[in-house]
Amino acid sequence: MNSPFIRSSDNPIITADHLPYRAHAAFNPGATRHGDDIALLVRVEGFRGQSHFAVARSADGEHDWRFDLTPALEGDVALHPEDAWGIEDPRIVYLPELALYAITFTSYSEDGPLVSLALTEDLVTFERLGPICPPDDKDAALFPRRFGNEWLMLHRPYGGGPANIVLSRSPDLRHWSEPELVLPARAGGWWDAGKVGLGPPPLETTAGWLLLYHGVRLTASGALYRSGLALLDLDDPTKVIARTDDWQFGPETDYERTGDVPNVVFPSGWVLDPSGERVLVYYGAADTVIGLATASMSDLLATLGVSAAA
Ligand code: M1P
Repeated sequence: MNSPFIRSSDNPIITADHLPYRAHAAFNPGATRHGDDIALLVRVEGFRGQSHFAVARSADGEHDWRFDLTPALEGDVALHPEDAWGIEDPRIVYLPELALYAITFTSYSEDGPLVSLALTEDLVTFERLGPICPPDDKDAALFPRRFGNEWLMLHRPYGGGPANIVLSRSPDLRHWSEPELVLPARAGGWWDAGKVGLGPPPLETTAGWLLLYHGVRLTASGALYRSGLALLDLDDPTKVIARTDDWQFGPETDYERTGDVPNVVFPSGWVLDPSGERVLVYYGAADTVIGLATASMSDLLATLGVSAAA
């Protein structure tokens, strides 16, 4: 398939063996620039089956990953009972107005997965703002700036029907409005029928907010997780300007086809290089390891039928 994404020849770039302590799996990372490094907030699954987050850093975002010696953020059941079965799938967005990173993640509560929010200046100390969406809800990320007086967030509630990407608004990052539909799952035989979820946080481009999202197809031998692209209006991100019909990135390699959950690619973080042209995409592969794929911004926008100068 003619995909705009090129896998690193070093994939998987991170496995559980890179951690400074014993762990089962390292996958589904948030990603950001931090100082001179690219930093990943990695979902680490321990041998109890529950997950926490650890920070890994690399100067070029591909090689020589250095893990902090202790976990960055763990479930805190005493203060946050919603973390009953761990925390999963962080997304990182830098908020210039607050000079803080916003981390949205799944708290695996006894009532189901829900969205939690934490703020951090340094990826070491985290201020938890608590749950911001009731269960079931996950795959959430903030937009990096306010729209008027409102913060906006994309997320993916699930109530038994189609699982769609929606938008909520907040005056204070703590109280969030009822969801507005943004990107619905398609129906029937589509690759993204029934369930979609936001991948990395929305990325601002001259043409609109770029989304990479996963779509799930249920088959007789399990789910297939693939990713497509969409573009939202810059001023009103409830409006979808473009969406790819074809998936653009799917499980192909051994480490994507084989693992704890086979046939899964789960992009969860991306970083734009300073030129604004090269995008580094970090993804979980088979819920076991982390892969890196790169793409050019002009190719991604061309795939959506728009040009970078639009
Ligand atoms: O196993 C694939 C993924 O399944 C879930 O994702 P979603 O609810 O968006 O379909 C999550 O458990 C995710 O962590 C996992 O990678």
